[in-house]
Amino acid sequence: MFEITRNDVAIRCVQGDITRQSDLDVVVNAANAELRTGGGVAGAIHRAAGPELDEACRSLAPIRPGDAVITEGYGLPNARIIHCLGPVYGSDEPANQLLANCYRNAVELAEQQGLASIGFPALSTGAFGYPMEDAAEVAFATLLAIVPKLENVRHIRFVLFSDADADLHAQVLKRIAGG
Ligand code: AR6
Repeated sequence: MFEITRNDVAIRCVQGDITRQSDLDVVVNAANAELRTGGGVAGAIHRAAGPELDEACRSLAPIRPGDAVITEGYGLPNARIIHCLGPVYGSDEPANQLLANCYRNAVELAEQQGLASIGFPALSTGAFGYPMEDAAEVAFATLLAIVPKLENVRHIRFVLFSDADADLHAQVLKRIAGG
């Protein structure tokens, strides 16, 4: 676990499963454009949330790279789920701006909804092929630019599936935050 605090907002990196973060108000799904189940995070979130999530997603799809939409959490331990479509690396361009839009739009949505805590997986770094370190740099640079404006969101947690990915995120956060 590694954590920094900026402008009263804690940014934390942990190893874990995004579907098991019961103390967070909202978790982010690494979605597909149709907001259907799939592999990776989307598969795990849809399995844990159940068929009501699939039903709720129908009227919200399709979404475009960089977009974020919100649903209830259903069978997840979180009140809400924010669904983001990350860029497919090497195909959706400019990938860094589209990935930054995901993080910005998700946190701004949480802020507008009055939510205090949000959990992210490493968007686009699985099936969509975004190199992990580059993606972490985009994620943290984007979030650090937003935190001074946040009044409701107080805790941003990165939930990485492996210890190696959690360590890498901690290193990048340390470097970008200058501490
Ligand atoms: N908790 C935390 N991280 C996870 C989990 C989990 N339960 N499962 C996987 N990861 P991906 P993408 C990590 O592929 O690249 C889907 O099929 C994983 O190791 O879920 O944005 C959708 O339907 C990786 O680092 O998301 C889309 O079509 C990261 O989460 C497409 O894949 C993201 O991997 C989205 O691709």
